[in-house]
This record gives sequence, structure tokens and C-alpha cells, in this order.
Amino acid sequence: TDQKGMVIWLFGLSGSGKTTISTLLKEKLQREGFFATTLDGDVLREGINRDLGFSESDRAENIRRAAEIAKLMMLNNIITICSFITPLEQHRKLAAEIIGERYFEVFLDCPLAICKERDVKGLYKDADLKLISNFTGVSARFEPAINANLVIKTNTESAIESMDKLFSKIISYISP
Ligand code: GGZ
Repeated sequence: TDQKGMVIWLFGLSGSGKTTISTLLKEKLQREGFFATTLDGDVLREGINRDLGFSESDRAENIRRAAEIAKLMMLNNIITICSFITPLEQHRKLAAEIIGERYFEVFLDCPLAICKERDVKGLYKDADLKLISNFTGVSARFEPAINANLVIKTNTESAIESMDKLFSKIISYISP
């Protein structure tokens, strides 16, 4: 297909729906005939980023490497959907600077109380019990968006609705 690469950067708390929405969006794009891939914090941390922890500087290095990889894929005309907590504005700025003008930032806005209630992996419980330190929203900072291209409230709409909204926003960028 005649497509241009871009990077869609989803950020938000653990449990806000990043991985779910990125997978749905990738599948939708692929069904429509586009080349799309996902890049997930959890996955990178098992491989290329396994030397990194969760201090603010390790998170910055995690984001830097992820943004460089995403940029390489974008330059090969692939739509790259990234999902990282990316907790601080400085982390988002870093990704934006590395990727350049074809960076589209999406804040998955979900109240901490709801993420805690979902607690898919039991990590919030462990963080509350201090079994995990530096946990975002509990014992590490999270700054809400100020520059996001799109804000999605994942607690008031379904994952499919969120994905459809995002798809219609980005479609004009990828098929010029
Ligand atoms: C935040 C943590 C932590 C701490 C482990 N803080 O919901 P998950 O489990 O599957 O995804 C989270 C993932 C966060 O990695 P990122 O690379 O996205 O973070 S960042 O952008 O801030 O670099 C969570 C798990 O790792 N996890 N310990 N202390 N999340």
C-alpha cells in the first residue's frame, strides 16, 4: 500500500488500557491493508531493556531506546504503535524530539482508583504492600498530559470505541 510511517505513542498508568488498545488498533490497521506493529514497554523490558529498572532516569533511557527503535520502523513506512507509561512530561518530550513531526501522542486517561480496581497483574496490591518500589501512581510520580494530540477516557468507553476514535484520527496522516 501507499502509506507513510508514523509513531502513535500511547501513555498512561499501568492498567489504563495501553496494551489492549494498541493491539486492537494494530489489528484494525492490518485488516485495512496497512503495515502496522506494536512496541510495548513490558516486552522491551524482557529483552533489549532488561538492564533497566524504574527510577526516573532508567525510565528515560527506556523511552529513549524505544523512541529510537520506533523511529527506525517509521522511516521504513511502518505505523508503529508504542505503549509505555511514559510518566513524566520530560519523557514525552524526549520521545517527541527523537521521532519528530510524525509523532502522535495519546493520553489514556483513567483514574488511578479504577486502574487499582482492575489490577490485572496484582501489581498495585504489591505496590501498596511495598513489595514493589517506585510503582507509578503509588510510589512514583505520574504527570498528566499537557501536550497530547488526543486524550481518551478509557473508563467511560469500551476499548473498541477508543480504538475506533483513534483510528479515525490517524487515518488522514497515514494515507496522504
Ligand atoms: C510501573 C511497573 C513497575 C513499576 C513493573 N512502575 O501494567 P504492566 O506492568 O504490564 O506494565 C507496566 C510496565 C511498565 O513499563 P514501561 O516501560 O511502560 O514504564 S515506563 O514508561 O515508565 O518506563 C507494569 C510493569 O512494567 N511494572 N514494575 N515500579 N510499572
